[in-house]
Amino acid sequence: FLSQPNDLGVVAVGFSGGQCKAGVEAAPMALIESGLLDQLQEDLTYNVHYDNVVHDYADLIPASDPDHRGMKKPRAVSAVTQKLSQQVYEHAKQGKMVLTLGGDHSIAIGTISGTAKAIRERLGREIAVIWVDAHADINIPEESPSGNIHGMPVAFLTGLAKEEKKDIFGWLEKDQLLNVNKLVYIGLRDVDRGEKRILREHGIKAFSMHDIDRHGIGRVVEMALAHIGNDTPIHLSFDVDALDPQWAPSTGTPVRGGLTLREGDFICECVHETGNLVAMDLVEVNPSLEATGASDTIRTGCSLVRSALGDTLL
Ligand code: HAR
Ligand code: MN
Ligand code: MN
Ligand code: MN
Repeated sequence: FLSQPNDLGVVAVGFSGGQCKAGVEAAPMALIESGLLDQLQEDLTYNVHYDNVVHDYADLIPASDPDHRGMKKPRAVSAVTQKLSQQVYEHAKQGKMVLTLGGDHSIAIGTISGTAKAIRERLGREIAVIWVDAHADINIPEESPSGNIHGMPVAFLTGLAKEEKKDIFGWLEKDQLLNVNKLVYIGLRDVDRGEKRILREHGIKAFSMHDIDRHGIGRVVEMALAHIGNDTPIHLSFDVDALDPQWAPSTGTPVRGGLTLREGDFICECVHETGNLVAMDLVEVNPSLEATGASDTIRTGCSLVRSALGDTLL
């Protein structure tokens, strides 16, 4: 699906406004300083298109941003994701692979909407999303237990949550949305009551840690890929908290009982093998939490990205 398969557009998003813990905005720089982009360029031979700036979108953050429908910092998250959507769209429209380094998971409102629109325009196709996460991030605002928008991106991206206000995600248009039938989750183990109802009512495909225990990661990835079909452009949105805190301790909402590093890398390797990957997000690395584990978490993040972009083991 890529017309420039060796070209990689990188967007570094230093944004933390979708949740309350500072530090996640420092992840892109930490990942880059640890050599991620050099590895992609030198070892995986991508032409890396990176504008050498971690975007903080400071000029877009409004001075006053009161809660709306229980959402915290709605206008800031909306403005940042609207801009990010355009950035990702520009890369994807040119037929490049797009890598976005977050930032908290609210930024997926920008990345996935950008990919969805570009792939529709370029290929006339709908994208599929593989969402690897401990959480489903599909709360509608009224049912969110926290008001943190990083727990809601999938609700807005699928149109299950709607908002008229242009400055609070009302900018999302139909050609930027994701079909619920083209969404599949892997790694879930902390899903809110309202989210469970949404998954059930809409028949959304989800593989929890229980499914991974039962079938093994190999079979689960096979079933996930079978669900979206073997000729569908894939956007992989990888929340590092999908991994067990043993492998990724430095993250805002760690949940025990998660994926091993190998299971995470294996998912990424299999997605790469399809040849259908068009975009990837890596989010929720927070180097200032569990600081003794920060370098491990960063290494884990780098490994996941390299695996998805085609690092070969042999
Ligand atoms: N589901 C909870 C909420 O809506 C917690 C969400 C935590 N989210 C992330 N992203 N770390 O996956 O607040
Ligand atoms: Mn750029
Ligand atoms: Mn998430
Ligand atoms: Mn999560």
